[in-house]
Amino acid sequence: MTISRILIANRGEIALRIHRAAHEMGIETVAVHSTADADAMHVRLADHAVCIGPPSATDSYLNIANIISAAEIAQADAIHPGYGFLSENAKFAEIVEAHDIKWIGPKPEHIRTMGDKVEAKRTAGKLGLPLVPGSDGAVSEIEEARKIADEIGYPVIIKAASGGGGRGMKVCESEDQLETLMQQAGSEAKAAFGDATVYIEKYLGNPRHIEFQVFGDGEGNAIHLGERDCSLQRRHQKVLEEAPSPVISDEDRMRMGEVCSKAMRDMGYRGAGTIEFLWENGEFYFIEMNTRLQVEHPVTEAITGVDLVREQIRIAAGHPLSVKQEELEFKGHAIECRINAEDPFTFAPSPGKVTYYHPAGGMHVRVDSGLYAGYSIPPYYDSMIAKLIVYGRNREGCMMRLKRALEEMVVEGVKTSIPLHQALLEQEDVQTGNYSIKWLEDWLKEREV
Ligand code: MV4
Repeated sequence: MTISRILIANRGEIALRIHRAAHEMGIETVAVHSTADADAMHVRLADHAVCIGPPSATDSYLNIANIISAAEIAQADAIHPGYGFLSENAKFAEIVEAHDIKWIGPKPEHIRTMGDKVEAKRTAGKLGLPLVPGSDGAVSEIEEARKIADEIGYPVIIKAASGGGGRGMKVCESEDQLETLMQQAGSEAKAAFGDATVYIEKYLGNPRHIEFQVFGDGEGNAIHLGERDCSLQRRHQKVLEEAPSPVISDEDRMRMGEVCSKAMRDMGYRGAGTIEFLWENGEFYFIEMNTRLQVEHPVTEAITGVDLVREQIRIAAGHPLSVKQEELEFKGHAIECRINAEDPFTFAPSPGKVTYYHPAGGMHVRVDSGLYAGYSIPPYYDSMIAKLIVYGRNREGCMMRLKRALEEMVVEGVKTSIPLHQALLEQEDVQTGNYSIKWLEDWLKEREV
């Protein structure tokens, strides 16, 4: 059951993050990379590297045959998928396991269930998670849609079963728009995901995005590691995340956390998961579950002291969870700023050569990044080039330290979101934690005029 060599099926900062956890456990790493990433830090650090294709992700980081071949050639005994790319591809997980390679991730059946948002909601409901009022499953007929919308009241939101991440959603304010929007949602879902299935929910006007980190051993044991508040986002891209949420009481954390971990115990969940809720007027409403490690996992690591990637690897190797719920303490406050190579206010991508780089440092400051001076940020992938994670004894101290860390951080040659984060920290609503999922887009709109 031991793992001695992990193939990392990803790139960028998360590939580095996985490499670091592996090496701290005495495990070798195999990097895979596209031709555009030959000079990337994840390739330099890994013990072995295999080129898996041309720049296009479809032909490289999403190329299952090439990744499996690379694992066999390099004799990797496990694959960690990171986030994005193939991380929530149940078929890939099955293929990995069929090749006798350990899949560092949830059981394929659970990845599949949670990938279908209608199935996910049904499963979550059965497991006792609180749901947004809405249709019990898919809705195909307009009469049925009318009946449900009448029952729950307008506005309602029409969502694609194969969607997620905000794609293929329509808000409907009144009955006279319902038929048109149902048709639109269905045909857009068909075009985008090859599946026209939609479902209906009560539309929450001004919620926060609160997500619970969970972990299971696949044998009926599971824990929660508290919540993260990811409400500050633009076009479904998170900008800044924090833990704990400024609005969740210790009592609610323990109560909802227990509901989440019980659900994971009952389903026999394995590995890392994130249960996403909308939170409005003190109530939690389940929306989705992500069956992967998330970008923002370091804020949870900061306040719990648990290395989540190490935990993932241990579980894949058949070890029990390294920490019991009673042993877990949520201590202090952590904030993560996502730093992208883009214009800080227009968000236009800004790939190119980094001429100078100086990361922030000092007490309780963590920078997860593969950046170095002379590196050329390729234009083919996600624009996130670094994560700055800062910890403090309390939220105020954390924000003071974050301001200091942002002042220290220098990236020259490309535009970055550092000035956006600095401007955000000056805002009273951000300072007091008074924001919802709408706040950032509203603020950006106001800045324009
Ligand atoms: C909602 C909603 C309001 N009411 N569902 C967007 C992403 C997907 N995970 C679910 N999303 C939403 N579902 C109901 N019933 C508003 C959103 C939403 C959102 C949610 C979380 C974070 C940012 C968001 C931005 C816009 C809309």
